[in-house]
Amino acid sequence: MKKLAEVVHQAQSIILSTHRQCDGDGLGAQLGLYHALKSSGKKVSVINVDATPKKYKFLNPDSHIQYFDSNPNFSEVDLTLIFDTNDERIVEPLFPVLKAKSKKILFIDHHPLLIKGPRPTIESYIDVTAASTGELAYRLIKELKLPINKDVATCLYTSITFDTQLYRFVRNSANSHLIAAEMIQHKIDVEEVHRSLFGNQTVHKMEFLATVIGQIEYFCDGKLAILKLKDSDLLRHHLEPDESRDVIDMLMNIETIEAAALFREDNVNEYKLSLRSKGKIEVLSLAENFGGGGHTFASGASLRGAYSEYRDSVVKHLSQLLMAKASAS
Ligand SMILES: [Mn+2]
Repeated sequence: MKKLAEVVHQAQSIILSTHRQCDGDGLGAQLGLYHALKSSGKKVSVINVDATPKKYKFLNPDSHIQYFDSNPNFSEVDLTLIFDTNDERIVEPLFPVLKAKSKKILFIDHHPLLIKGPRPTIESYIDVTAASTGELAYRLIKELKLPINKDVATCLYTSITFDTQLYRFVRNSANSHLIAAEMIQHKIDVEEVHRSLFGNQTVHKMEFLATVIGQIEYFCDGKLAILKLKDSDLLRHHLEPDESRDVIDMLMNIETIEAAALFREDNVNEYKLSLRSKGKIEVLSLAENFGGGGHTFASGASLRGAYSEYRDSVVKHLSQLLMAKASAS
């Protein structure tokens, strides 16, 4: 972190970015650091691949972020930091442009390096013990001795609250709570953050859920749940892709479930697969087999091909792991 802070300290112009279809973690980390660095007199910009999902409106993303898909021109910089991924494929098509225009470029992340997938071609600062990249942005801000104001605090609090899912997944560390407590002292609107991230469900969303909850398939005595979200259901209920992100977390709230897989149909024969586990079995290698990545117990991949084949192979793989675990215990 000292070395990283020195690199940031030396740079006069900095770009902050995150992965495609950003989430609260990467977004909160990059905007928190952006607000903190602005006070230091450096030239800082935030450039993301595509638009920010609407639930993050409370962070005023559109007044601070340049979106590459609608505004692809920007000048060269000393340093680029990319948050919440070390997988260049999910920063496409922005990644090669950032790489060409930055004297130095780094990933700041808490995901492990892929075992089977491509390794980053640039340097990375990775701490897999951090529950969020907001935690890493916080440590960097502290190391740089930058002041924390209400904007910085709101963004960092958002990052930590989002990735820990309201402090459920803190990796057995007090860090998330300690940083959150410090951020709350800056008079941020804590409940607005919670409501924006986990409340504010629309009537459309509820109608969508009423349809899809009846379509969950259960396997292994209710230990495994599989659900396919049809493109037609997403469209019919006017949902943006981000609004289906929490459906997998709902599956994981079922008492008997140990693992779940959600297939979101994005196009004909195109799926985004999300995998989750409560910790008895790992789901990262299956995602990597499909060309994806993520965390040990929360991973994903983009799939092309017939749903039935992917579904059968996911059911087979996860059932085998669950049965092996059951017979071992
Ligand atoms: Mn994250």
